[in-house]
Amino acid sequence: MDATVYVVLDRGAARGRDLTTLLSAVIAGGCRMVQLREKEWPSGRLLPVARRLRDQCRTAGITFIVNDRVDLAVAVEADGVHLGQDDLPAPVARALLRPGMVVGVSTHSLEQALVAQADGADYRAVGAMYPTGTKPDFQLVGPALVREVRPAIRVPLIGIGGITPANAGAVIRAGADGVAVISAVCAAPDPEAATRDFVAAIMAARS
Ligand code: TZP
Ligand code: MG
Repeated sequence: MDATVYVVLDRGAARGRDLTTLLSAVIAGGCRMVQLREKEWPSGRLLPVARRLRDQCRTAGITFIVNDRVDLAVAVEADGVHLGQDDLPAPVARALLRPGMVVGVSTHSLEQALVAQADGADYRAVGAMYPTGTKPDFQLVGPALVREVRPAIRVPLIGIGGITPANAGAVIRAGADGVAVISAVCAAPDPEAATRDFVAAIMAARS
C-alpha cells in the first residue's frame, strides 16, 4: 500500500467524467492507491463500476479501496474498505472482510485516532486539513492534528480535505505519509497533470 497520493474517485466531483478514464489518467500521473466513493447510487448500480475499477487497479498493480460499503468491497474483491466515524466500526467490518483486506478509518481528533489504532485499522485518514466544498459537514482540524497524532500512531497517516498541490507539502511536513484528494484531481482540467503535481509536491516536501 502506497498512499503518497491517494485519489478518491467520486462521481459527483468528477462532474460526469467517466471514472475509468479518470482512473487511467491518475495511474499515468503516478497514483498508487485509489478509493471509490459514491454517496448517492445504490450498491447494485455501483457494482459494475466497482468491478471495472477493481480490474483496472489490479492490472496496474495499485491498491483499490471502497468507501463505506463493506459488502461491495467483499463482492468485488477490493483490497480494502474505508470507514468513517458513522460507518461500521473497524473490528465489525474486519470480521466480514477477507483476511488481509485493508481497513482505513477517518478520524477528526487524537481520541478517534487512538480508538482506530486500538481497533487495528491499517491506516488513518485525518481531516479536514483545509476547508472543502466536497464534504459539507467537514470538521476543520488542520495539519496541527497530524502533528499531534503522529507520535501516537504507528500506521500510515493520510491528510484529507481541501488539499491541493500548493498546500500538500505542509501536510507532509506535519507528519502525514500521504494525502487523500477528491476535487483537486477529480475536477481538475487535466487529472493526470494534477496527480503529477501532487507527486512532485510531496517528494519535494519529503526531501
Ligand atoms: N473527509 C474529510 S474532508 C473530505 C472527506 C471525505 C473531503 C475531501 O475532498 P476534497 O475535494 O479533496 O477537499
Ligand atoms: Mg463513510
